[in-house]
Amino acid sequence: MRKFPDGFTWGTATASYQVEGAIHEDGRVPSIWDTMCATPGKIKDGTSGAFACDQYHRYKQDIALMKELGVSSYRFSTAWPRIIPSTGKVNQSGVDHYSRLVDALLEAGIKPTLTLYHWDLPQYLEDAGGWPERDTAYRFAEYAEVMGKALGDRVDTWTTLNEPWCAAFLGYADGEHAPGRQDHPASLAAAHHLNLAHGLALQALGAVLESFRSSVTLNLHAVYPASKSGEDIAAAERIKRVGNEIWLGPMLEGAYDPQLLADTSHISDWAFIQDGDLAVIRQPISVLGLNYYSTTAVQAADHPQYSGWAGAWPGAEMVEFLPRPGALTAMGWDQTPSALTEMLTELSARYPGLELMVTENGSAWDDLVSNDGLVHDPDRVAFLKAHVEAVGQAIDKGAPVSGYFAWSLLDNFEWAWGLSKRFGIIRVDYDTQERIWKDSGRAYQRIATTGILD
Ligand code: IFM
Repeated sequence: MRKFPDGFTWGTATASYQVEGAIHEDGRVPSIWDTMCATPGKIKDGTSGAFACDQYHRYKQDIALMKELGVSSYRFSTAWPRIIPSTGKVNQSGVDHYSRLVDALLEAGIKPTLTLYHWDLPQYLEDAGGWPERDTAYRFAEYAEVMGKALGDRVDTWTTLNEPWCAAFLGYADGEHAPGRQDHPASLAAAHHLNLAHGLALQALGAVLESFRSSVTLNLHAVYPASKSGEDIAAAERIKRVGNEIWLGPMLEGAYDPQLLADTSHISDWAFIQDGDLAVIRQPISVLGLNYYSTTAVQAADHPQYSGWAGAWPGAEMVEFLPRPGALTAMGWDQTPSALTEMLTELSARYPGLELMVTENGSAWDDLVSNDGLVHDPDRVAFLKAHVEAVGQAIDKGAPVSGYFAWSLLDNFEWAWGLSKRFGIIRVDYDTQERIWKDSGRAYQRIATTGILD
């Protein structure tokens, strides 16, 4: 049995395009994910987020579920295409929607943890070049300012970006994510402009709010070399640079690792970095969000790797990604809770005093509804408990971890996989929009309401 500290935040997380639906309502304009979903063959099961969990209309019902779960915070994202329908214009109906959501959360005693960007770039900005264009970062700061003015008095924590690695490299290098481009030089420019957008957005929020809790959420990669050989260790370091250092360096230390620039010099001269950018990017943050699911193992390759997963890592052509051992989740991901403890303790050693939160953690399984009308999901329960325990072990080792958000409150639209992969601790019947409790939801309810893991 383990008791977490009083005041520890237990939350659940979602993202706008994954749960909202209502893509044509109240002045929302298309996002890159609408375009991706409309492109044949891009979403494995042919579904889209057009209806998803219909949370746009059912948010009160979902907040009632969160209240029953006993969570103290809801991590959600606002949809940029609902707020800024074209450059320079503000869609008040979109702002009002999130204002009502935030009020309803506060009324239920649930702290709003708001993410400004969880991948739904307005399509008109992609048409103008998307994240590889510097201008997108300035447009993001304008959107952040609008949201800060509208909700700054009520939001608990402002997160600029969710997993910029996915936005840059799955979106522009590998192409599995929207906008589906496969252009390594562009993906590095996208990464830099996402960093810049983070800094500019925090500056914009700072200009309109007297004080606020600021954060960014990174999916840092737990990378292990296949052996102790110098080549395999170097391969792992290369992956960590383009997976992790590319964000941590500029955002928290004000510099890109020179070796990262060297690793990618055959792809890009990084001329998109302008004087003063790194000072803008390095803004103080109140809390660093870590999203953690699984680990990565690599070895040095003897021939260039270009296809599949390798395509998502610019500058890592001579690195081979290896299958992971053990029982894999429905995503094919390994279950290694100890890596979560390691990452949290490493972050706390590297950035002493920086508050940390696990802003996403969870697992997809092929759930079934039983005859009793419920979902019995022992694998998800075991995953949840093992990872909450891993967070507890990091706290024991002195890491200042202040919260854990289960991904996800609901089954939802899992990007390139569509609706077929279920991460929810509460099931969604997409035909009826019924919410159905899973055992993992009940297990999390016990943890969230008591602070005890048993
Ligand atoms: O569903 C995603 C989420 O949008 C970002 N983090 C990982 C989750 C599971 O793939």
